Amino acid sequence: MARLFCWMIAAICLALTGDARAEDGYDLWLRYAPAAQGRAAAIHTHATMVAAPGTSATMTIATQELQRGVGRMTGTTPPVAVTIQPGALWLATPSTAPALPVRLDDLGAEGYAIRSVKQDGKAVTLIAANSDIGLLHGAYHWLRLAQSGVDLDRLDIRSAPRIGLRLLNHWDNLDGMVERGYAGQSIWDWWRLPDWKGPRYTDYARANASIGINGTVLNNVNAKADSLTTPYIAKAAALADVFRPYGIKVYLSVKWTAPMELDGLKTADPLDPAVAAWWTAKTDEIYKAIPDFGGFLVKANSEGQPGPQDYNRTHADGANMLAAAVKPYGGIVMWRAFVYAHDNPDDRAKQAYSDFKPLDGQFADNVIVQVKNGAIDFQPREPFHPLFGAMPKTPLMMEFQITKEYLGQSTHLTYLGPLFEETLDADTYANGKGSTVAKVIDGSLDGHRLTGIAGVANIGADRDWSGSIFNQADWYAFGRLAWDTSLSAETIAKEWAELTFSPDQKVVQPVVKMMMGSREAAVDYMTPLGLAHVMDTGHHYGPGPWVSDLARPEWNPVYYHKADANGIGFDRTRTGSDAVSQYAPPVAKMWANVKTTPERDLLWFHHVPWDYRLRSGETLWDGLVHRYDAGVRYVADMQTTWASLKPHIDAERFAETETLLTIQHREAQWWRDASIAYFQSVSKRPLPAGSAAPAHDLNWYKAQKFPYAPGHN
Ligand code: GCW
Repeated sequence: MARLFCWMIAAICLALTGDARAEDGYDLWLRYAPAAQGRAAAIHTHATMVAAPGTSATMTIATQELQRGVGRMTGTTPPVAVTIQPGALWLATPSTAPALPVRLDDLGAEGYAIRSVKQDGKAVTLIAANSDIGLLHGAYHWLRLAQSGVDLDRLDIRSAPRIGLRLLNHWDNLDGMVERGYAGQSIWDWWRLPDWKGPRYTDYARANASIGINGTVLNNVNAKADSLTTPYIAKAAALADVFRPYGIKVYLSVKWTAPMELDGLKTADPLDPAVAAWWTAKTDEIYKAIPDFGGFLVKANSEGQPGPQDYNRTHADGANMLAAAVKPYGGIVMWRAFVYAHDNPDDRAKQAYSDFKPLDGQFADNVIVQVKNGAIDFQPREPFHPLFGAMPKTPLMMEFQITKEYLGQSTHLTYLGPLFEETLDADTYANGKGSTVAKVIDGSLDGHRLTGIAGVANIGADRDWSGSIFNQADWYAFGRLAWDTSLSAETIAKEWAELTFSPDQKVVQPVVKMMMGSREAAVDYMTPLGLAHVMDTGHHYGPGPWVSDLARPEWNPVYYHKADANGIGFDRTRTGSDAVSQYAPPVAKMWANVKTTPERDLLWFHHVPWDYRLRSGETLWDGLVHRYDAGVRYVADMQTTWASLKPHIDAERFAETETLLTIQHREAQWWRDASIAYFQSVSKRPLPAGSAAPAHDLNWYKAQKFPYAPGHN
């Protein structure tokens, strides 16, 4: 009797709440939600079975993913068979089916074709590739199509990545803390590895493979030498074993002084034979454990990290020494260009170029220099980094930040697709018009074969992986753009919204609209008109434009905005730091002139009087205040839009986003008020009509302290 009662209660609870775990975000964009009846029937017609004549681990994963996806969408799991029947999803490579009715020559090792074909008179959907990994990517593409409303009858798709290395960089520490991580602790359970390999690692690999990511740097660039000890190599090897069948390679960040710290060498001078021998032996050890190890990522002589310059050697000397060690195995070295030195008084925005440009042509052929999208540090908006286009003899890879250190961390809805797109589409003019950053990093501009793009991960142990549902879109967008830089941020947002919420356009359209303007809104309420780095110190959470007392000049927000009684902005023209001259002449010319500088970059390049007239006719001061207002207003509009979606979104994800938007609105207002309170104390101008005075006086804003803000080492 008691038992019957328990069953009844459980049944009632389930009926009321649905499956409690169904929409907690864990499934990311791989939800495979039940399709509407007609659609489910259409999917079923094209997936009556999965015909896969191979048996590799990757092939098995591809077939299982198709079974899972179709099963969940239609309620019927298609069987796997070797023979091809009508309506089959047919997975084939030249080794399983030599005469395929589709060209594969331009698809490379990872690309695929998806085509509706007749095979022996039977209508089937062919997913064809040169390799099983290509098939896996194709399977995920087909599953995306199935979840959207696309007609599955006449498919003819060919897709291959132009960029070779599509990597996540984890800034994960060995103790589980994630530097600039806002989604909980690290997902790597270093302590229980290599024995315990929880299911999360597999789901991580699935998620990444589904968007084409093919490598992961496991540990923070602010590296500990310990990652290179034998026990930690075994741990990394265990992860590599999980990721391998998904086409994902493992890489490690290294600390430059590891030979000294781990084995007592007297020096880490890259030209010292004992140092080179140490790295060679260490590399041999790693490749014994991880035969397909990808290579090393290095942050050297940057923000206190040791490096070759400590021994009067160059970055190239350092990179080439490591490159020689991994070369016999086909490994690579990713050498970061994020450098600036406390003893260099020059504009921080110029220092990476000054250090690296003279080294063009001096790097070994398995070295790629990793350059952040902008010259300062992942700001809400930065002009593209001047190194792009400036080192034609050196492969350069892009480093984006997916985690939102400077764009609202885990709580703000600030979709990064438009930021990525803006940078990739920026024209360097290095070889004339059309020399976009995308062409620099895909190697086509200067004929490089080694190509790459990295994103600093926003992944943590939070159930939803990224700290919020909408932050998942940034991971997704990074992967999709890495695979195909020509995709638009809007197309990707649409795709993501369909997969994440519903293919119903009543949901997709408003969600995409919210997303598309959200980054610009953050620019407006944080750093309008080309301002940068005015975040509070250390944790970078919230506003701190007044901060001026830190030891190094370039740590202080006042260094970046240079507001004074006359005006505001950093003069980077010839009368100032002359950073503009690091760009190709047409670009330099545009930014050197205040009149031809797009207003979005105005204060990045110019110190402008408060009464300067903007294109709208308003003064700079009024325009600045209006932009802060517009940013806050946009967030309020997102709240309204989201509220209107309540009937269409599951309760759990609706409530989370609703709450986070409330936080965002409060913080946008705080950003606006604090910034205006401070800048008004300098500009001494009245607020334009209609703009409200800040809620508190400046001292109140200055007094806010957040010693436990997350993500700060
Ligand atoms: O963005 C800044 C961060 C540091 C980071 C550094 C870097 C890993 O504030 O936390 O360190 O850049 O990219 O090396």
